[in-house]
Amino acid sequence: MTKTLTIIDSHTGGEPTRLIVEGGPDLGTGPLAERLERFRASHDAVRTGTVCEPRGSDVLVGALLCAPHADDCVAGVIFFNNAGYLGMCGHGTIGLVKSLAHLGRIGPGRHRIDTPVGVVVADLHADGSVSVDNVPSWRLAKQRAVAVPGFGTVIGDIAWGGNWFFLVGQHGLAVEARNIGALAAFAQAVMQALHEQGITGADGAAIDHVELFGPSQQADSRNFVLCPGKAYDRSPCGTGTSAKLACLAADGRLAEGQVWRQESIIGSVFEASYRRIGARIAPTIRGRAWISGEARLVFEDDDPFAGGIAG
Ligand code: PYC
Repeated sequence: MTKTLTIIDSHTGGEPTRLIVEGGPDLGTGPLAERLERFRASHDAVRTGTVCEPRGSDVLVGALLCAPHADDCVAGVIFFNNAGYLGMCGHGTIGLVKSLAHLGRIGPGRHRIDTPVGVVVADLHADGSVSVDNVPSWRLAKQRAVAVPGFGTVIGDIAWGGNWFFLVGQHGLAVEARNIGALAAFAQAVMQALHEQGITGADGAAIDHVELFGPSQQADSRNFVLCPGKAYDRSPCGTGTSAKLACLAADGRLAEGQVWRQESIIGSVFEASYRRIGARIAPTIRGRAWISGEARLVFEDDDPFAGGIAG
């Protein structure tokens, strides 16, 4: 039987989010982390069919709107992309809030959102921007060396911002849009070397994002973020900016409450600050999303690529 999914597309500083609002898989009830595992085990073709070609592309982040499990949440969400599932997604949460407002389900104010890695709180401001109080973030390792074939020894910090990041300041590359090919090749080589050399986040978790930094004319820094599916983030990356704040805080380079402006490789900007919670920080990321489409995805029974083209 032909299946359809109702979706809303938005982009946050250029980075797209495709929200499934109707027709998604029934994942039952319970914590979002458990429902994510059911999604992965039994409905992965919905993920690949929604975000991979021919309906999507490697840059798309998908989001399944779910009933929340945690108390007082306005919605639950499970994020995914062409490579798998994301614990959290900052730009995607900003896109989700914009889409919920577009649907008339929420208005300006504070809203709790349930995710597989915990509850995040988002503020929809009167000017249309959205602040996200992200999950606690921290730096696991400072100045970790990795031998990268073809590039030599690369030094970076390992930090958690809702996903695991390897953050590199010294790389000798221009962090500019004209240089995206070289940045992507370098970041992919770093990612592969991390995996091959068993350099991980806490509890052996894979480091699946590489973040490179350079100077910016309009912000405190410009970044290039390579995502797990090998696409680069068009936005400054909410979880990557959170990981950056964790490093700045650990180095005493950014005070509590001070605003950090993070520019993306295409020139969009997030404003970020943090509060200390013991050895960790609670980051807040502010950015803006725009609705770019409303549609029904159609999956015909006899479509050989209904489940997407594996990358
Ligand atoms: O904004 O956190 C983020 C994000 C993760 C992957 C792509 N964007």
